[in-house]
Amino acid sequence: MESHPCQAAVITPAGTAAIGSILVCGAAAEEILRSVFRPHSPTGVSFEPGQVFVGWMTDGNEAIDQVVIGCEGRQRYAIHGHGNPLLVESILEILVRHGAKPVSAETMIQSQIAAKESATIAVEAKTERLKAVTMEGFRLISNQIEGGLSRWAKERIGRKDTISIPEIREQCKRILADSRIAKRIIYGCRAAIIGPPNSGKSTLFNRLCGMDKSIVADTAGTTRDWVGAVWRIPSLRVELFDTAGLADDLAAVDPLQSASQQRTLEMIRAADVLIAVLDGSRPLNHFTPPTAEGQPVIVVLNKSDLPQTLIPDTLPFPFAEIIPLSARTGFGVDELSSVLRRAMEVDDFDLNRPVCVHPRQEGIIRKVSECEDPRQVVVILEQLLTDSPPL
Ligand SMILES: Nc1nc2c(ncn2[C@@H]2O[C@H](COP(=O)(O)OP(=O)(O)O)[C@@H](O)[C@H]2O)c(=O)[nH]1
Ligand SMILES: [Mg+2]
Repeated sequence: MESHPCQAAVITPAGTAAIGSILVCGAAAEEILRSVFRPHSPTGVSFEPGQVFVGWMTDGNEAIDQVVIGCEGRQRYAIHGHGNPLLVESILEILVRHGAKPVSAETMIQSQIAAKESATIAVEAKTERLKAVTMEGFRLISNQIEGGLSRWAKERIGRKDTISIPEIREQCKRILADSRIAKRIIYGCRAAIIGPPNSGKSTLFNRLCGMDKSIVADTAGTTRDWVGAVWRIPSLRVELFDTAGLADDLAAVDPLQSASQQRTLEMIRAADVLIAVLDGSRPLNHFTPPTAEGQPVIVVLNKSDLPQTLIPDTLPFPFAEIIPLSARTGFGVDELSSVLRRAMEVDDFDLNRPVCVHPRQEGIIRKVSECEDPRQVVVILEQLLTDSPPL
C-alpha cells in the first residue's frame, strides 16, 4: 500500500454523535498537529505515546473545536472532538490543508496493521468491527483475533497429525452456522410486523420504537407504505418495519391498496423474522403469513386487555413462538424482546465461539469443509491465518 507521511481518517460512524474521532498517523503527523493544535497547558506538549492533551483545534487564529488528543503510539494520534459532523469535517479539512491525506477508516487500519503484522484475521476483524452496531458484536469480532477463529485454526494446525476429516467437517458446519447468528449480533436484524388489517400492528410498532411514527386508526388499510424504525434490545439492533395489513379483499379494492400489499410482501421477503400480530379478541379470518424458508414467525396475540376468543391451537400456520400482548397497555412487550432474541438464536450466544467475520474467512471454512485430505486442511488453514489482507 502507498505510504503517505500523514494519513487522517474519521474513525467514528457518520452522523451526529456525542464524540467525533479522527486518527492521524505517519511521520509528518506530529508536525501537522503542532501547527493546528493549541494546548491549554502553558508548558506545551510532548507528543509521547501514552500522553493526553486538551486544547483547541485551530484554523489560523480561529478556534474550531475543543478537543482531546491521545498519543496512541509512535506517530499515531487520535483527536477526539465534539460529534457534530460539521466540526469533524472542518478538522479533517484543516489537517488535509496542512498536508494530511484523507483516507477511510478501513484503509487507515489496514495499512497500520499490514505494516506491523501479517495476522490476516486481525486486519479483517479490526476493519469489520468498525461496522458493529452492538457492543456484543464488537466484542465478538475482537475475540476472533486472539481466540475464536484464530485459536481454532492454530490448534488444528498444531495437531496436524491427528486431524480427522469427519470431525473437521462437523466443526466447519458449526462455525458457518454460528457465523450466521454472529452476523445478526454484529450488524443487527430485520423484523417485519405483519398481520391482518386492524390487528394492532401500528400500535405495537409505535410502542416498540417509542414514538407515534405510524398512524393508528380503526379503518382497515390505514397503513399504506411500510414504516421503519430501530428497536434496540440486548445484543440486537432490530430494524423494525410496520407494514400494510395483508388481506385479499383489500388488494382488490384499488391499485393503491394492491401496491401497498405488494410492498408488504417485499418487506416480508427482506426480513430475518416475522412478527405476526393477530387480534386475540376476534376469531381469525383467512390469514396465513407468506413466509420464506427458514424465516421464524413469532405470533403476537394482541389486545390481551380485551376478552380473548382466538384459540392458539386453531392457528392454520406453523410458528416458532406465540405470546399474548397488549400493544395498548404494554403488557407482554418485554417478553416479546426475549422471544425475539430466542428466535434469532442470540440468547446465551458465547461471544468466544469461533465465527467468520469476513467473506474471505467464510470461503476458506467452506473449502476446508469440502476437503478430503488432512494435509490439504492444514494448507488451507494456514492460508486463513496468513493470506495477505484483502484491501
Ligand atoms: N383494546 C385494544 N385495542 C388495540 C390494541 N392495539 C391496537 N388497538 C386498536 O386497534 C385499532 C387498530 O390499530 P392499528 O394499530 O391501527 O392496527 P393495524 O391496522 O394492524 O396497524 C385501533 O383502534 C387501536 O387503538 C390493544 O392492545 N388493545
Ligand atoms: Mg397499521
